[in-house]
Amino acid sequence: MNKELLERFNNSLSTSIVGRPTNDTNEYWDTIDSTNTRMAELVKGGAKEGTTVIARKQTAGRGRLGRTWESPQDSGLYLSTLLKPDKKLFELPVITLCLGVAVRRAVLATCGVELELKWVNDLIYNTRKAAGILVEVPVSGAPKISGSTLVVGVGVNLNRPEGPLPEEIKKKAIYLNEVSEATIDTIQLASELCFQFEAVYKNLKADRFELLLDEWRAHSCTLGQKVTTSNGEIEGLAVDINETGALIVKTETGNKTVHAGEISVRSADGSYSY
Ligand code: BT5
Repeated sequence: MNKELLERFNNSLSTSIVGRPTNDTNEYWDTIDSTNTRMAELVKGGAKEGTTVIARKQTAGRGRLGRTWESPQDSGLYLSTLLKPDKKLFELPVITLCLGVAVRRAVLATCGVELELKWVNDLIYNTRKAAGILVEVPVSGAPKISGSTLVVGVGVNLNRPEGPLPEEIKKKAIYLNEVSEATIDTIQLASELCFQFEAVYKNLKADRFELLLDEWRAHSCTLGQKVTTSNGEIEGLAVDINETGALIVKTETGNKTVHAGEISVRSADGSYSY
C-alpha cells in the first residue's frame, strides 16, 4: 500500500459518499492484481459504500467478458469504488451509461479533453479508446447475487507506456497525454472522478436518468453509426438508446432493441462493443 498517495487522495476529496466511507478504508496500491477483484474481497469483509481502491499498476486488470485491461505502472488511473444503489440487475446498462457521462465530465474538467461515449462502456477520442468502465455485481457465496452492491471500475489511459504494448492495443488505445495540453495529475483526476460519480449517483438513486441519458446521447459516437450484431441477426443504423440503456437499431424491417450483455455490436470500423 502506498500511504503517501493514499493520504494525498483522501485529502483531495470534495465528496460525501464516493471515497468517503470512513476516513481510513480507501486503498492506494503500488501494484495489485485488479482493483475490482480487491473490492470484491473488501465487500466480503463488509466494506462500506463509497470505499475506493486505486492502483498505480494492475497485473490482472480486467475488461468485460474476461477480457484484459492493459494497466502498466503509472500509465493510467485504475480505480474501483463501491456503490449500493439498490437497483436491480436489469438496470445495470443504464447505470454504466450514466457513469460514462461522469467519466467524460471528469476528463474534460481535469485534462481539457472531450471524449465521446461509445455504447455501452467505452470512452473514445478520435476513434481510439481512452477509457473503459466495468460495473460488476460481486457474488457473495455462489450462487447468491446481491442486486444492490455494485463494484464500479474505471480505467483511464493517461501516459503512453514506454514498454511494449500488445499490437492490438498499440493501435486501438489513446493516452490522454498524447492529446491534452494540461499536465495530468492522476490524483486530481481520481478526485474529480469521485466528485462526478457522486453527482451522477445521486441522480441515479432518485431515478433521474433522463437528463443523464440526454447528455450521453449528445456526446455519443455510436448514434448515427451503422452497427451489426455479432450473430448477424440485426443490422442497421443505431438511432437511439431507451430508458433501460438498450440500443435502438433501425433496420429494414423496423426498429430493433439490442441489450447490452446479450450480443455484441460491430461498428462500421469493425470494432465490437458488448
Ligand atoms: C472495458 O472492458 O473497457 C473495461 C475496462 C475497465 C478497467 C478498470 S481498471 C480498474 C478496474 N479494475 C479492473 O480490473 N478493471 C477495471 P472492455 O469493453 O471489455 O474492453 C476491453 C478491451 O479493450 C480489450 O479486449 C482490449 O481490446 C482493449 N483494451 C485493453 N486495455 C486497453 C487500454 N489500456 N486502452 C485501450 N484499450 C484497451
